[in-house]
Amino acid sequence: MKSNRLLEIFRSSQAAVAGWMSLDSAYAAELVGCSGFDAVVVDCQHGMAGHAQMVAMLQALSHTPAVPLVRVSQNNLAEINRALDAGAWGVICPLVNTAVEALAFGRACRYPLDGVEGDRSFGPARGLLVGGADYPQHANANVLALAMIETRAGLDAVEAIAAVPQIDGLFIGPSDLGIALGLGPGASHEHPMLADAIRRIQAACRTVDKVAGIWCGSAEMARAMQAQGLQLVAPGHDAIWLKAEIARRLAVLRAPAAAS
Ligand code: 3PY
Ligand code: MG
Repeated sequence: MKSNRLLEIFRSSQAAVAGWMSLDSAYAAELVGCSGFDAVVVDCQHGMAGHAQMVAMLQALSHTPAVPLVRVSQNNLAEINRALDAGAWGVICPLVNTAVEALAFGRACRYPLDGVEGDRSFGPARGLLVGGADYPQHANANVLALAMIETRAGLDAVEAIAAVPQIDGLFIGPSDLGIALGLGPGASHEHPMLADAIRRIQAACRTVDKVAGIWCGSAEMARAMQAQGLQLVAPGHDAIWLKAEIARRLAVLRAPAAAS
C-alpha cells in the first residue's frame, strides 16, 4: 500500500501543515493540494461539500502531493466508512466528548483484522485505486484517526480519549473550545483559559505518544502553535484566504490616490 506521508512526517518528529477546504470545488481542492501543504482536509462539517463533492475533491487531491483527509460532519460509522472508502487517508471527527465516543470513532476507522478491534465495513472502493491492491491489509496502520477536542466534556475526558488505542491523535477546535470555556466566539488562543486547555490536550497526547493538531484562524497563530510543539496545524481555510486576498486587492484599488 502507498504509505501515508503524513504518518511518515509524524514518525520522523516533523511538523505538518494542512490546507482546509470549505468550498465544495474539486478544482479548488486540486489547487490547494498543489500549493505546498502536507495534507488537505475536505471539511464536511462546516464546509459546503456533500458526499458527491467530497468524492470529486478526493479524486482531485489524488494527483497532488497533499495527503487527503476528511472532517466528517459527525461521529457516524456510515459517514466515516464512506469517507475512507472514497479515498480519505485520515478522518477528523468533530465533537468527541468521551472515551466511549472516541472508541466508536476509532473502531469506525479500523477493519476487524489481525486482532484489531474495529467496525469498518469492507468495501474500500477508491482505497484500492489510490492505495494499491494490498490496501485492505495495511489500511488499519495507515489511515489516520484524529478525534477533535472542542467541548467542555471532551476536555474533561481528554486523557482517556487520547488513550483509546484506535485513535492516532487529537485535533483541537479552538473556536468551539473557546465558546465551551465561556470565552465567546473568536477567543484568542493566548487567553489563559484557552492556552491552558491547549496545553492540557497537548500533554495528554504526549503522554501516550500521539499526534496533537489544531485548527488556527491565522498563519501567526499556526506558527505559534508549531513553536509550542503541535505537530499538525491548519492555518485557516480557503474561504478565509479568498476573502483576505480580495479585501487586500480592493483596498489597494480603492485607496485614495497619493497627492502629486
Ligand atoms: C473549531 O475551532 O471549533 C473548529 O472546529 C475548527 O474548524
Ligand atoms: Mg469546531
